[in-house]
Parts: sequence; C-alpha cells; structure tokens
Amino acid sequence: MTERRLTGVAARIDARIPRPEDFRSDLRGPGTAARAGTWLGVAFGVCFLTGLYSHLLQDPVARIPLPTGPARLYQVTQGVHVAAGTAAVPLLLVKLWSVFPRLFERPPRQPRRLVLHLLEKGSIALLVGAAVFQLVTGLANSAQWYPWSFGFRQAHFALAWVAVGSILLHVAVKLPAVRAALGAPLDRAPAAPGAPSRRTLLRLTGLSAVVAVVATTAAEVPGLRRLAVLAVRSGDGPQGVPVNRSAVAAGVAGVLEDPAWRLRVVGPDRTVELSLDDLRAMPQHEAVLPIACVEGWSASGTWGGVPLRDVVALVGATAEADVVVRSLQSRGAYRASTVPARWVAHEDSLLALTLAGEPLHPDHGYPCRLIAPARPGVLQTKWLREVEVVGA
Ligand SMILES: Nc1nc2c(c(=O)[nH]1)N[C@H]1C(S)=C(S)[C@@H](COP(=O)(O)O)O[C@H]1N2
Ligand SMILES: [Mo]
Repeated sequence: MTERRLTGVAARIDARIPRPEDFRSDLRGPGTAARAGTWLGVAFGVCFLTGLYSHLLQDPVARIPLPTGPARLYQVTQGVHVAAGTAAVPLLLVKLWSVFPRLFERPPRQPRRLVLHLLEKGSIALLVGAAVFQLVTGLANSAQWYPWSFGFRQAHFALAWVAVGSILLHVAVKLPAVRAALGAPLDRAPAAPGAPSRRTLLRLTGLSAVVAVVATTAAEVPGLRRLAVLAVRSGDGPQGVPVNRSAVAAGVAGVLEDPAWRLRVVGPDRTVELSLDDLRAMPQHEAVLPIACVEGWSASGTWGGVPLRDVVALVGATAEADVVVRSLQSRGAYRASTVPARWVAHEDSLLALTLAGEPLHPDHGYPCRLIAPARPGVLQTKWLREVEVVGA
C-alpha cells in the first residue's frame, strides 16, 4: 500500500528532520547493536539477581530463608552488583548510539501498522527510561549522592522489575533479528585504512567496561587499591575499616562516654540491663567479618564480643525469635535493624565490643555494635542501647 504524501508545512518540517539513512557511520548496524545488547542484557540480569538478594536481606520474606554464610557472601554479591551496574554504563551508551538513528523512522500511516509501531517504540521508551534510571540512581547511590526526595531503595527496586520486564519483552520481539545478527560476520569488509572496524568499537566498549569496573571496585582487592581512582572510599578509617557515618554526624558523640550507659535487653521473660563491664565479663568470641555497604565498598575486620544468642538467652529467648537492635541515635533510617532468628542462632552474630583487638572506635559503634555474617552493612547497627526479642 502506498503512503499518502505530506504536503505544505508538514512536508517542509519533515524535510528538515533527518532520516535513519542520513546517519552513515559504518560502525552502527545490527551486529554492533546485538553484541552490545547481549552483554548489556547479561549485566542487567546479574544486577537484577544480586539486587533482589540485597533487597530480600533488607526486607525479609518469612517464606524465603536466606543463607547466613559464608560470611563474605553479601560482600561478593553486592560487589558484583555494583561492578555489573558500572560496566553497563559504557555498554548502554554504545547500544543507544548504535540504534538511535531509528528514532527518526517515520511512523507508518496505515492504522494497524501505526499501532504496532507505537507499541514497539513505547516498549523501547520504557526500556530505555528504566535502564537509564537504574544506572543513574545506582551510580549516584554508590557515590553517596542522593539528589532526590524519593526513597532510593524502593524506587530502584520497583524500576528493576520494569527494566527486566521490558528487557524480556524486547528480547522476545527481537530474538530472530538478534540471532541473524550474531550469526552474520560482524564486519562486512575490511575497514578502510585508518578507519576503525566494528570489532575495534566493541573491543573498546568492553575495555571501557573493564576500566570502569576496576576504577570503582579495585579498592576491594588487596594490592589493587591504587587503581581505584573512581572509588568513593579511601579505604582508610580508624582500626583499618572505613566509616560510613561518624559518631558526630549521627549526633551520638556526646553520650558515648556516659558511665551510666547500659544495654537494655528485653525478652519474653524479663528485661535486664548490662554495663560494659557486664558484657566484657561474659564469654568472648572473635570472628573475621566484613562490613559490606550496599554502596559497594567493603572492608574486613576482626571483631570481638559476645554472641547475640548468649545475651538474649539471659532474657528467655527461644531459638525461633527474631531480635531488633536499636541504637542511641534518635534520628536516621539506620538506627535500628532486625536480626532474623537464623542469624541470632549463628555464633558469629556478635554484640561487638572490640575491633582489631582494641575497644571499638567511637565511629565504629562504641560502646557496642551489632556485626553478623553475610548481612548488608546498613544492618550492622552501631552504638546500641537496646536489644529486644520479638515474635515467636
Ligand atoms: N546507628 C547506626 N548504625 C549504622 C549506620 C548508621 O547510620 N547509624 N550506618 C550503617 C551503614 S550504611 C554501614 S555501611 C555500616 C558501616 O559501619 P562502619 O562505619 O563501622 O564501617 O554501619 C551501619 N550502621
Ligand atoms: Mo552502608
């Protein structure tokens, strides 16, 4: 069927808008788009699964039991999450660059084809919007920059489903084209002398992804610290562990040295109050555990203190009970956390009194903090004042 021709002003505007054929770079094409897209899909898949795990740790679902070990599990999955998200940035840029001339395709005028066209473009707009949102908010979060008023985690989690859903739809629609593109040779003919080939472009893209990952995450790998030029954390901090929020920033600095400090332990049978000397007099346990922040940085330390299970046993807790720990901090989202029963039972879940063999530095949670294996840093509550047995 022939399309009706545009006339008058419409025709003049149309003549000024470029057409897909006007973009002539030979580096574009289905081969480039399909390869960058495949890597991008893998990166988003990795981000989705590791992100889901991080979210479930922070908002547990009773029917989904999560592992309490190995101790470094969350450190690894969250490191991979941030690394895959960082690698996705150059991949997404190249992928968008390789297909953007198609933005200038003229919509068909025949109604049925127009509807299909709008559906396809609409799903791609959703995909691109969600993908860009995820990468921008994720990177800003790992740089500790929160220039928005919505809750980061809720928005990042909700949009993750939109991104993954629209990626699956996109893959389903494009599968035949992707398979054809991956089956054909990438470069049709040797590139003109001096001109880059598509293979060179893709190699550079892969290299940028690797450089981006190393520059942001090398800090976590012993010996590679100096390569981490984009890492937010210096890796330094008192007792060899960086500090997320200092005692001064949390507004607790003034009360930490109070000799009247007691840890209130509230249980089904009774409530007890323990002084620092009481806690020090209980059997002590040491464990090497990482602080693994959701922002991607992590650092291991040797923590010493009293197993949480020994303390809640004093107030009649059962093995099925969860425990809530609360800090001296009066404001801030991280001032309390829940320790699920499976973690309470673990002997390495500590009410820590020491780090690297010394009393906790004020910024690491003096007089007493929670530290437990395979848990996001945000749940390792500092400056405790109360431990309450809840449920079961
Ligand atoms: N009371 C309290 N505990 C807290 C926080 C906080 O802001 N307040 N920050 C948490 C976060 S986000 C992390 S990553 C770890 C960092 O512990 P560190 O500062 O000892 O390295 O502490 C956690 N515990
Ligand atoms: Mo954190």
